[in-house]
Amino acid sequence: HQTIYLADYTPYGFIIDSVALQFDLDPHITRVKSAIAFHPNPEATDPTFLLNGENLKLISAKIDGKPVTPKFTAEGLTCDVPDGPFLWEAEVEIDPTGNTALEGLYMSNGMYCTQCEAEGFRKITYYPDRPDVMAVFTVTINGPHPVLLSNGNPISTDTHSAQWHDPWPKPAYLFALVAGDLVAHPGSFTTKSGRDVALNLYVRPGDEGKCAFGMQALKDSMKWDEEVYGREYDLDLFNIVAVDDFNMGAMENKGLNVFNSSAVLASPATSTDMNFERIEAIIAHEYFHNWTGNRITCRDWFQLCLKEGLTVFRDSQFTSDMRSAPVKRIGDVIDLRARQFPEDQGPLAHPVRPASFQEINNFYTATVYEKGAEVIGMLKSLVGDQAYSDAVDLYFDRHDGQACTIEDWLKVFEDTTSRDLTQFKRWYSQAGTPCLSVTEDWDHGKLTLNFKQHTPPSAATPDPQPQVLPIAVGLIDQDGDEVEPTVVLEMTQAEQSFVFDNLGTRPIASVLRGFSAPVVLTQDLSDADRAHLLAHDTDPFNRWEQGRILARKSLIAMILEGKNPNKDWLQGIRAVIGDEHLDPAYRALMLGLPSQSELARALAEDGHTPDPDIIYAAVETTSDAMAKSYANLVPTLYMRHTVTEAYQPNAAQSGKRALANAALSLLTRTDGGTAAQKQYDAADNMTQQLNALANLIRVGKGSTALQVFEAQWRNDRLVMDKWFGLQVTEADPEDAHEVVETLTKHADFNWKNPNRFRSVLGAFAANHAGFHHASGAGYRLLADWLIKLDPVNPQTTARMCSAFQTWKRYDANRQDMIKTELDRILAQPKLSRDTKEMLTRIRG
Ligand code: B3K
Ligand code: ZN
Repeated sequence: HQTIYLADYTPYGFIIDSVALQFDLDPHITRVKSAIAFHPNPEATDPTFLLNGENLKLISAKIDGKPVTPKFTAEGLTCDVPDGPFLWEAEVEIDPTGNTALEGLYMSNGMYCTQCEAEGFRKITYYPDRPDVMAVFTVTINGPHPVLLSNGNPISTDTHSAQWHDPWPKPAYLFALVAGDLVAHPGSFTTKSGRDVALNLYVRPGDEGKCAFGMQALKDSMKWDEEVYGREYDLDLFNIVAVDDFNMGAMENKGLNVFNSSAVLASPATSTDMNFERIEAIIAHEYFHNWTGNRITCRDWFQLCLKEGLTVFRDSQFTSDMRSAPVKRIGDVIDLRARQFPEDQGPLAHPVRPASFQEINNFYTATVYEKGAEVIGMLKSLVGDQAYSDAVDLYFDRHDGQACTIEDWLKVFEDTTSRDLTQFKRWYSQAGTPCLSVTEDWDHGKLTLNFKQHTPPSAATPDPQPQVLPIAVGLIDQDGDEVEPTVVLEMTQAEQSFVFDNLGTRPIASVLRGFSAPVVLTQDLSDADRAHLLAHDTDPFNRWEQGRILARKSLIAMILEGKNPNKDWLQGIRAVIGDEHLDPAYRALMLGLPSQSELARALAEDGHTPDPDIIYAAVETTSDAMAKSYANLVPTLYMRHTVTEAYQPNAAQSGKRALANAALSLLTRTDGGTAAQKQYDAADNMTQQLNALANLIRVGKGSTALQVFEAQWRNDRLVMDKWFGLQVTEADPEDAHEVVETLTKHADFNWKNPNRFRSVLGAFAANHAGFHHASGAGYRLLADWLIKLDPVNPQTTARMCSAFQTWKRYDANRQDMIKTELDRILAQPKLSRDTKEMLTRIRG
C-alpha cells in the first residue's frame, strides 16, 4: 500500500463548474449517472485528468457527448481530454446491499444512506475525490421511497423522484443521500437576520418519541453559534437523519447531517444522563461544522485538525456554556488522558497534523480531534479572548468558500496580534506529550518557579524541540486564601524560571490551572500541600486534580509496596464530597478514581511493569476503603441527591443523579446490593435503571435483573447495546473473556452492526484486567473477532486495533502473546489497508 505525504501536495488540474447526479436506486444494482463540467485549473502544474473510483462498474463514459475509453488505474481512471472546458458524463453501477463497509452508498435496515468522508464518494461515482475540489451539486433521486433526501434545498419532489440543489460549493466528502421509509420530527428556527429555517429529524417509524431532545439541542446550537461566533445558518432547510449502522458518531454533510442513531435518539426511559449530554455535544459539533468544515474546508486530509480540532473546541465551549464549565473541563481531561495520551506515548503517536498516511480513516484520532482542540485552547489563552475572537472573525471573512491549511489558520492570528507563531506551530508538527516539571525556590518573599520541559522522542518525531506552553498559575497561602490570582506564564525554552515577588509567607503554587496545556506535569509538592490545595484551591480543575494525584499516589504505593489506602487523601476527599455548597456533579467527579489503564500508564512511565491483576485488586481495595471510611456519609449523600421531580436531562438534575449513583456504588459495597435492587425496581429512567443494574452485577446479584431488563428492552437496539456492554464492563476480570464468548453467541449479537460489535468487543478491550488476562485468552478472542470483521468492515476493525497499542507496557509473557496475535492478524490474506496500516504501526 502506498504512503501519501503532506509535502507532495499539488493542486488538482481542473476546476469543476457544476455537478449533476442522478440516482436510480435499487438495493443491488443502483445506477449513478453523472454530468460534470470541467475546465483547466490555471494554477495547476499537472494537467493529467484523474478521477477516483473504487468498486464501480463503469457502464458508459463520454466527453462532450462522445464515448471515450478511459484507462483504469489503482486509484480510478484517467482519460485524454480537450484543452478547454469539457463535459464528462458517466454511468456506473453500484451495489448498496453488498456494501458492508458502510462507506459510500449503503443500506441500513432497508434505508439507503451515504458516508463519504474521507474518501467514500469514489465508491459512488468517478470523481476527483479530494477536499480542495469544490463544486455546486444538483442531485436527482429516483426510487419508490416516501423520503428522498440530498444536500441543500429541494427543487422538486414527486412521488418516487426528488431533485435537490445545493447552492454552496462543496467537496465531495460532504455529499449525502438518504432514501427510505422515514418519518420526520419537524421544527423551525429563525436566524438573527430573519431567515426561517425548516428543521427535520428523520427517524425510522417507532423512533418518533426519541426526537425532541435532539431537536432542542439543534436549536440551542444554532442560537449559540450566532451569539458566540456570529455564525448564521445559510440554507432554508437543515435535516438530520438517524441511521442504525454507522461507523462513527455522525457526519456533517451540508444541510443533511447523518447520525449514528446512538448519537441522536434520546428519551428518559432509554437514555442515560451521559447519553443526553453526548448527544447534545455531537449535534452541536456537526452543526458547528457548517462553518468550520463546510463553508471553510480543508485543502487536503493532512489538514483534518483544521476543521476537527476547531470544531471540538467549539463544541466544548458550547457544553461549558450549557452546563458546568469546570465539570466539562475535568471530563475532557479525563478523556484526553484515557485516549490521547496512550496514543501520543505509544507506537501510534503522530502530530496533530500528520505528515504521512496510508489510510486517512486511521487518522480520525484523539490526537487530531482532542489534542487538536487543546492546541486551539492554548492559542486562545496565549492571545486572550478578544484577540481570539478577532482572529476567528478574520478567518471567516478571509477564507469563506475556500479549502484551507493550518498555515491559513495561524496567519489570521499573526495578522490580528502581530505575534510570531513559528514556534507555536510545533504543536501541529511534533508528536508526543511534553513532560513538564517544576521546582521552587523561596527567598524572603520571593517565590521562583523553575520549569523544565522535555518531549520524549518517537518514531514520528525523533528530535522534538521545546513547545510554547501557556502555564496558568495562581498562589494559595497557608490560610487557604488566594494571594495571586491566575496568571498565564508563557514558557518557550527548555528551561525557564518565573518569579513572584513581595509575598508575605510562603504560598503553595497551583500550577497548570484548568489544565492549560496538554502535558504531563511533575511538581514537587508534599502530600500536605496537595491536601491543602484540594481543600482550598480556587481553581476547580486543580482542586480536583490534587485529589486525583493523591489517589494515584495512594494506589501506586499499594501496588508497588503493598501499602494501605492513604488516610489523608480519604479525609481530604471526604471534606469535599460533604460540602453542600459545591455542585453535586463536581463532587461526583471527586469520588472517581484513576482508571486501571491510567495506572498502568503511570507505572510504565516510572519504569515499572504493570500487573493488571494487582492494579485491579488495588482499585477494588481502595473502593472498599472509601465505602468503609465514608459509611456514615454515603446514605445521606444518596438520599439527599435522589431526584424526586419528573426526569429532566439538564445539568442540575443529572449532577444530582451522578452524585447519588456514585454514593450508591459505595453503598453497594457495604449493603450487598439492597439499595441497588430497590433503585432498580423503582427506576423510571435509564440512568437510574442502568446504574442500579451495574451495581447488582458487581455484587454478583445481577442475573434476575438482567433477564428482566432484556425482556423489557429486547426490541430497542440502543438499549440492548447497553445490556450487552454493561455485562462486559462489569464482568469479573477472571471470567470476562467467557462472558464475552457467551454474549457473542446471543441471537441478538449482530456483529456486522458497529454499535453492537463495539458494545461487546470494545467494552472488553476497556475491561483492563479482563482483556489482559494472564492466559492470553483475551488477546486471542479479540484477534479472532478482528479477523472476522476485517473483510466486512475495515474501518471499525482498524479502530479497534488500538486496543493493542499499549502492548509494550506489559511483561514479556503478555508481550509475546500479543505479538503472536498481531502477527496472526497480519498474516491474513487480503487484510484491509486500514487494518494493515494500524497493526504494522502498532507492532513497530
Ligand atoms: N467528520 C466526521 C467524521 C468522518 C469520519 C470518517 N472516517 C464526523 C465529525 O468529526 O464531525
Ligand atoms: Zn467533526
